[in-house]
Amino acid sequence: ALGSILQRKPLDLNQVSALQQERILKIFGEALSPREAVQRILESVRTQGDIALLDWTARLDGVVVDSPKALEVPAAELDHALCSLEKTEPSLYEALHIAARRIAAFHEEQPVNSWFTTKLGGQVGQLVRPLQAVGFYVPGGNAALPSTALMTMIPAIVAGCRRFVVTSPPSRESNDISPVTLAACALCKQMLEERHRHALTKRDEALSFQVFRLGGAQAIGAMAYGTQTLPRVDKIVGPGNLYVTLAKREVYGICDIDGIYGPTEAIVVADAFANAELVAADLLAQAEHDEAAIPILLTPTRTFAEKVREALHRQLASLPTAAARQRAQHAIQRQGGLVVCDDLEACAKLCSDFAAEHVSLSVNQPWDLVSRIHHAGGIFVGESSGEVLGDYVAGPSHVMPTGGSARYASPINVWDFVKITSVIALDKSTAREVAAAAEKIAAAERLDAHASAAKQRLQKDS
Ligand code: HSO
Ligand code: ZN
Repeated sequence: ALGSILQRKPLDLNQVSALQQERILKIFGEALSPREAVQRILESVRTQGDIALLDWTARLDGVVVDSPKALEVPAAELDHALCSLEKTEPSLYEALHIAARRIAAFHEEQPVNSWFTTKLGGQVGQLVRPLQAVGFYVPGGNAALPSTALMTMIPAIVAGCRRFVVTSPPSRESNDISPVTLAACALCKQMLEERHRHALTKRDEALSFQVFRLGGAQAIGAMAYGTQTLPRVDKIVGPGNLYVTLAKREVYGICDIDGIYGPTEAIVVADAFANAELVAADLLAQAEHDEAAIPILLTPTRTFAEKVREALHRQLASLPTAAARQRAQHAIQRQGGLVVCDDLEACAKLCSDFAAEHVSLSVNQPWDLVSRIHHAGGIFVGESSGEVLGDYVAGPSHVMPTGGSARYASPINVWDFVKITSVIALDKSTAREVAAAAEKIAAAERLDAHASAAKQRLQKDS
């Protein structure tokens, strides 16, 4: 485990499982790299639009959609998903509402204000305004994550975005998006409408919230370029599999993206005061996501590490399916592990250098360590703040930077959904005051027309 901490490789987007490679070979008939396969998919979506979407959905997802129109989930069906969840699983319905309310309340606290100053003469400032059209990728298939719908869309609702395009892959079994994911989307749609109910004036642009049965690189291409039925967006947000991630990287620049997300990472820093059962449970929870997940314990106490090892062993055996046990075991043994450091200081240093997505502090004085962990997507302070609560209900988005990108990136938040327009409104006397400096710099750049435009501001009657 220490090896994997010290020699972390950057997220390798060319790495692909044997199964994926086989699929690429079968579909493309030659040995294409995943990146090349994704480029082909994107190019066909760009040039052929809807036809390409139906084609890839059939070939890659094994789901036949009759017409482009049928890609979109009808509004009535979306609303129905939420109503029927309320009837069939009222406690899950209530849980989604609890999560949604807390995520909204958290993001409402985030300051994002336009501002102006008079200190530079006249008025100079920044207008902070929401992105208009945003695209969301919500993972589906084996890993349907309705929580991710809430964790990506609610910050955008709070930011004031108005046009939502959601894509999520239909599963082969039902030919559709999972009902709970649809219900989570419907809940977001309600929140969007609720938010603008009182603010709608004639001048305001209309709201829209559309959900499409579409996954993989083709979904990313559709949102980036737009097709006959899918509107193009200004930014694409959300985690996905290797193809989705590669496609996001390819379309960056045509639209914005939130980040490049790899397998989940959880570092637990724990001392002898911690509860070994809880620590093991938290490590196991993240190990369950993916065999490439990285669950790591850092502790200064060997006997505590032994206790966690024993607890992990026992809890692992109680996972319900062999596949889940195998996946989690692989993650714990091959990707992560239990590391004994000299002291807590050393644990904190190693943890910060790793720049993990999630850091849990299960130590006697957790706040003492917070300022030492300079790099982390999220810090979970003390045992009451189990990472699993952050995954669902604490408030911050669970979409956090992975792969060491916590060195420079942030969890999804309201700022992801706004942009700044600088506003320059100098008064005449300031213009006169600074024009000579502008003229001087323009001359040094040999830009004569610039120099002349600056000089004309110097004249009294301009
Ligand atoms: N731990 C995951 C998020 C998640 N967990 C979704 C459960 N569902 C990555 O932060
Ligand atoms: Zn999780």
